[in-house]
Amino acid sequence: MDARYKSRDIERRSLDVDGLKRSFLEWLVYSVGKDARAATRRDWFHTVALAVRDRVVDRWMDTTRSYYHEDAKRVYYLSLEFLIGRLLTNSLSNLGIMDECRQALDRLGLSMEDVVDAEPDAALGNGGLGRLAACFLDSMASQGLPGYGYGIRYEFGLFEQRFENGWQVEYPEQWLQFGNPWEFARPEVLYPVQFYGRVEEFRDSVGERAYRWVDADRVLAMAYDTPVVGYGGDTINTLRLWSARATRDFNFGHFNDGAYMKAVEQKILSENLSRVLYPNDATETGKELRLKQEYFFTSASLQDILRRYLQHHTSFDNLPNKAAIQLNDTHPAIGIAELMRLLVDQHALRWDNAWEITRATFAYTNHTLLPEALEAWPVRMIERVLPRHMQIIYEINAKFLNRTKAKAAGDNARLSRLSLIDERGERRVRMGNLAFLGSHKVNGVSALHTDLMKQTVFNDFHEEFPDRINNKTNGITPRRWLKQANPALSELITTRIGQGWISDLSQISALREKADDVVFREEFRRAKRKNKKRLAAYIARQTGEEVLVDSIFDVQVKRMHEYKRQLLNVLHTIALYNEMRDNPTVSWVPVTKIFAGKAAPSYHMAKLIIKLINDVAKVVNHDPSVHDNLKVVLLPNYNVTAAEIIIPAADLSEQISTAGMEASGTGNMKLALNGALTIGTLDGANVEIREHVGPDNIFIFGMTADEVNDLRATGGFNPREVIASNPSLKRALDMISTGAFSPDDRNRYHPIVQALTDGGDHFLVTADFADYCQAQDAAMQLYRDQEEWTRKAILNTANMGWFSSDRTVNEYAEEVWDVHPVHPNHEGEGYR
Ligand code: GPU
Repeated sequence: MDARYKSRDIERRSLDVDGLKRSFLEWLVYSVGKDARAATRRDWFHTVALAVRDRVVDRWMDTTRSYYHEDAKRVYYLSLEFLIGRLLTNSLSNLGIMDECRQALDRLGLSMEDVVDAEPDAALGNGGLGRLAACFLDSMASQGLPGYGYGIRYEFGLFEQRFENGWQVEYPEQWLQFGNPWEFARPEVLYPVQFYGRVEEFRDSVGERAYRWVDADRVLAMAYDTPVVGYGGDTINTLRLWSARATRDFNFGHFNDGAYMKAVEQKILSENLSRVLYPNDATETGKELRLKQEYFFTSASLQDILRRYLQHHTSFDNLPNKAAIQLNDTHPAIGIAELMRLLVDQHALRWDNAWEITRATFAYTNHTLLPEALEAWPVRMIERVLPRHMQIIYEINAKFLNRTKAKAAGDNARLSRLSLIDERGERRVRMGNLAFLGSHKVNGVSALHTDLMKQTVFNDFHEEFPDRINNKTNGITPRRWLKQANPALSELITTRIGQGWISDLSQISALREKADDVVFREEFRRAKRKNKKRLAAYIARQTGEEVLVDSIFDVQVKRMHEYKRQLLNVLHTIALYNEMRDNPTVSWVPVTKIFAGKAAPSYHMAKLIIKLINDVAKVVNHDPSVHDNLKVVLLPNYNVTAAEIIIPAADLSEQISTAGMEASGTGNMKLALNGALTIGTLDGANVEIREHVGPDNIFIFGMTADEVNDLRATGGFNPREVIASNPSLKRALDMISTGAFSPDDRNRYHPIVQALTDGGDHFLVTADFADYCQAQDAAMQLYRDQEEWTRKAILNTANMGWFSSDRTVNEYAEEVWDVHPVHPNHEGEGYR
């Protein structure tokens, strides 16, 4: 090759300040098509992202090539959601060129913050489940594990939330509107995916019964790849997202009828498949389009996985030694029937052989016990949309139940619980049972959740397969959630214990001894204060509300859901407000209640709770009798970017779900790692957080999961009695029900009051109220002693090392996937 080009290529990838600056200018002019005078912030963001992407590509190809040459076992993480957030800071930080980039922009007269802020937040997920998938991608790449993410490239991510007159209103989130500089379109990576049609039986070449799926509609799945930069930049993995494309095989019958436009319309409609993310978190809607999305991305991913496998192999016997497929909840569980179909119908494997391979390849993660979230598709829908899969599911079920029948000795109730088909009412396919049966390992996401899985939803399956259920407590990536989100604290930590914690968070335990060091405590407080100032400015921008930086920042950020009990927090807020008004001469510890979170658009109760928080905020924030002692804010449009500002500034972390209902939680981990003290129930991973940070450094209150279970079982709970015996609770509820916060519509909150009283208070808000208030009081008293508070905050940060998603992913790698790190060979290319 021409030497001139070669040297230019190397310059394109140089990582020093001058090289970056030259490369920015070149990208701006030749790819974005603007000059420096005309460029907007968004143009600069695209410019910088493209230049950074350049510096990733060689290492990405090296990584992919190394996996190929070593024929390494890969893990495929199938997830309907990847809640990634912004990527610029993440890429720069993981490549280790943050400062160089800042200086290069500086020389161009640009601020790094402005450029970073021009990036849209990639919100291809609803909440914890999608963010976990994103943390796992970071951890797999950072540890050199050959891991691929597979999902859908939604054109519209999670809706944008705005408040209009205090009510949530949803707007489309057009993250792709101005293009996405991180992705590579792969128009040549295209797989057909079928729907509808019928199944034909025939005799194969050796006279055996065989099946083919005919007369089906087809769409194409087209790949878009995003490089996933591991920490240090050695391993660059791939997130492959599928987009629906119309096929070009026109129905010529329509042409002859002169129905050309009709044929084209059908084609266009088929692309709706990847248009929008369903906005329900931990609830199932049962919509046909959702089922089609699930099958669409699962089928395309499996075809891609088999194609990659067949590059090295001719028989499928080794598939489980070369591919581990992790099902992120049941959303991709139809993949079990799909792999059976591909192996049996397309590759002519014998059923039993195909089943053995399938089971050894798949593993399944359960993320909830909430019955309304357990997917169960109507048999009639699957029969229509995926007729061959329905047959396969019946066959799996018949073989399993036949084997089990012999042992079950006439226990028909047990057999009907184990069945893949729920026969009560409209017949449905239980996707959880299919996922369990088709996997060699099944896990929950915290110790408590895994135990409850064994006792409840999968009790019969656990007896049948006692070695299958295992626990993998969730984790979070310390790169995004400490290093990037909290530069003030991470720099402080690094000056004291070095930077080893970034790739090995267990090292953060070295901070424990610093908890007794007054100088360190002062610096730790200073970092927190800096973050609180940053959040206060953000709050002022977003809501117009001025909050006191020296108040307790009491933070509850998560999806709005009754089981997460934002209502319990609101009731305490009202009780505290009343106390402050009754006792104006007391010197109160000022409190700022900070809420953020989206409600599913069709979840009326959650939307009413949003309106209530906004109504309470209006009354409290404008009441001069409480001064600055109490402020309430509900920040709009909570997403990863907002979380990165809110979490580092929190003093108190609200993790107050009804015990037994939050599978794990991961926000609880992010907040504790950033030095917030948790006020929480013994639910999900809170239990393990308490074990790690120590019971003296966390505020635990409320009923345990066992107590909740007993109380519900005996039916002996009467919220009316509890309310009558607690004057402050009664007063708060009366205010809500008589319109103290809604003078314009005094009946507005009737459904909430109803749910907490005659409705039976299913989430036990009233039952936990008194204990919660005591824990809140204890927190407020402790906050008066800033030295003691800071000591505990430091101990929280220092003891959260185990909650790194690196640890979680390593456990999966060793105990579920059997995959091992590969060290890419970068010798062919000069990186620096
Ligand atoms: N979770 Br199911 C979601 O965010 N969405 C879902 O659809 C389902 C579960 C969450 C759990 O509620 C949360 O407790 C857990 O930490 C998270 O998944 C990741 O496991």
